[in-house]
Amino acid sequence: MNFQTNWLPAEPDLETVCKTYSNPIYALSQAEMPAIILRNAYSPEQCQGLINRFTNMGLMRDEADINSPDKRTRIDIGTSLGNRGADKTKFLTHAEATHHLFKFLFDGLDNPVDLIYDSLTALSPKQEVKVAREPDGSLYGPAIFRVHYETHSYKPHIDHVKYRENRTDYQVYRFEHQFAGVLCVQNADETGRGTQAILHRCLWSEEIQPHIVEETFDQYAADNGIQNCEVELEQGDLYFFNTRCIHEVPPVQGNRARIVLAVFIGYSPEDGEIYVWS
Ligand SMILES: O=C(O)CCC(=O)C(=O)O
Ligand SMILES: [Fe+2]
Repeated sequence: MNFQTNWLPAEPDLETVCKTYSNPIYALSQAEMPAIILRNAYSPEQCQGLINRFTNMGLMRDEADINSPDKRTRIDIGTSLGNRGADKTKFLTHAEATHHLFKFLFDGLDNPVDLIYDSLTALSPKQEVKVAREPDGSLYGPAIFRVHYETHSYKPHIDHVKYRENRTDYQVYRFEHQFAGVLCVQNADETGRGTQAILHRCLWSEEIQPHIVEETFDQYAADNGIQNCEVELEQGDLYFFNTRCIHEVPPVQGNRARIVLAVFIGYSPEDGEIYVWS
């Protein structure tokens, strides 16, 4: 990799990205670019339709309801392997309920989960994209909405079933590379720039780990001149990135929640399947 060149996202749409890269998902696995960004992949009106539905169904707290006894800074609609994977039976049962919920949750709206799977299929010329599953056919959660309220942040970290979570008892352990796909359903901070993710041009290694644990990565990055990319999203933009790159999301400010629809993705160049889960 040539560290003299700028490290810029591939964007703004599938047509352009697929013209520039013959195999975009492979290029992302090599961290050739920080992210693939598909602008306006889902319409802002549809995003608002989703938010109204979640609020009406009581699936998320209305951010205007400051007297609510519910003080959680993150609310999930879906099944998180990271949070529930320790008990596999319970995780898979929870995922089954999410599949039921998602069958009707988007009625009358464009299905945003299909959008992510279809986009990923277009970016992966050689592979079949499927919901992650175990040998008996039981499915992982297909995608997850995450509602982040004021103060919520993700400190510099990676996401990897092998390098971080050591999930040897799950099929997704077989994949060499992991990505995330994130659709911006609502930006925080109506009047400002929103709270945007930062991707560092630094793939995780054992050498980096102490800086993650001791929360000194930002100093390490500054000392070593590590480039980064702030992924400036608008409502309806969808981005994919390599979760082995150290990344972070600063604290949400203001009383508007940052809402995303997110997936994780397992990929190996020689594997005929790409598994998607949440
Ligand atoms: O919300 C995002 O843009 C990325 C979140 C993230 O890093 C994660 O879920 O692990
Ligand atoms: Fe992450």
